[in-house]
Amino acid sequence: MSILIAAPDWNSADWVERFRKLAPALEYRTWPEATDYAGARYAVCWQPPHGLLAELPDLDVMFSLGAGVDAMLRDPDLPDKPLVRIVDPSLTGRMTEWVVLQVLMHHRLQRVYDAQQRDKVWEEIPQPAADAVGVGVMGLGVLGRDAAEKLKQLGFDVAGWSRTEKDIPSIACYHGSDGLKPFLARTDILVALLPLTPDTEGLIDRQLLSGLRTDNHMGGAVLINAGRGRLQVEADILQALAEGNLSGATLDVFQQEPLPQESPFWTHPKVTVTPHIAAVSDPDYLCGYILRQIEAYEAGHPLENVVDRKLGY
Ligand code: NDP
Ligand code: OXD
Repeated sequence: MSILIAAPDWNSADWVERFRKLAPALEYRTWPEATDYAGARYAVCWQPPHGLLAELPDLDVMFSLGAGVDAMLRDPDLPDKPLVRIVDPSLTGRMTEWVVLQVLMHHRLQRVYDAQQRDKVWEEIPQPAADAVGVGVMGLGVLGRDAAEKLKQLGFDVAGWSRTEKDIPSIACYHGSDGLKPFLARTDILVALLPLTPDTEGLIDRQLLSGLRTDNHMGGAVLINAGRGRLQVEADILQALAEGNLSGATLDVFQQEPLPQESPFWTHPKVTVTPHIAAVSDPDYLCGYILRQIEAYEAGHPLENVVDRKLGY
């Protein structure tokens, strides 16, 4: 029995070393170095080449090295085997840090004060308390729920939106297409932590952005996206910024990554860009998580965090 590691942009030898430290008795192979895939029952992947996993004759389980699995699900030849995604407390914590940082930056007008500092301007701008600000979190899964709860602890008026109904103490929960309009109408700062699926692709468009609350101290609504770039229609975001419906945006994810040099987002005065770093996992944690799941599976226990292939997340 062996584990195949296929993560084209990552250092596979590094991963093998980490796995070996925790489970020296297992056999590891890496793509593209491996010449024979027989006996590889487990595949550990981040954006593997399409068709590769279909070549593994003995494959039992596929592990995604990310929380989002949209790239893997785009493989038209993805084998009909369980796909396990990452759920990692350190990743969740890091995402919440990033979301809280961005929400506070917009709420506390930090970019305005940065500009004032540059121009040596000493001027106080009226600042409402957090409970006057509606923060809406799209996606109330592992990441969205944690961020929503921490933002609530900071005092924000927090709502969440998901596909199915939720009941989370102190968070106003909305769901489905009927819940979207009222959710947006109470939201000054929109945080997107949705997976990319056929239903969510292009969701953040002109129409959605025009439903947000704009009558606030920031001078318009704010968009914060750390879900996936293809959730957003980038031309519509630029237009909403130009028209004033959006007063600012923080984007960690983009339609095309790395963000092309010619993208207007790089230099837009109202946009904060981060290079898909909102949350990364601790590699040692990931290896331990995968090995624990393999051990449990070998002992006949069910796998955890298996992706629903029909839903796409
Ligand atoms: P989960 O699967 O735990 O949660 C997904 C949430 O989205 C659920 O609440 C789900 O609703 C909701 N959802 C899915 N489809 C719809 C829909 N059509 N309408 C409304 N709500 C919907 O995912 P995670 O929280 O773990 O991760 C979310 C995403 O974050 C990942 O898929 C990935 O794309 C992104 N990510 C980005 C990172 C970064 O560094 N930028 C790092 C890690 C992840 P329901 O609960 O009803 O099923
Ligand atoms: C992930 C990511 O999905 O880093 O884990 O984007």
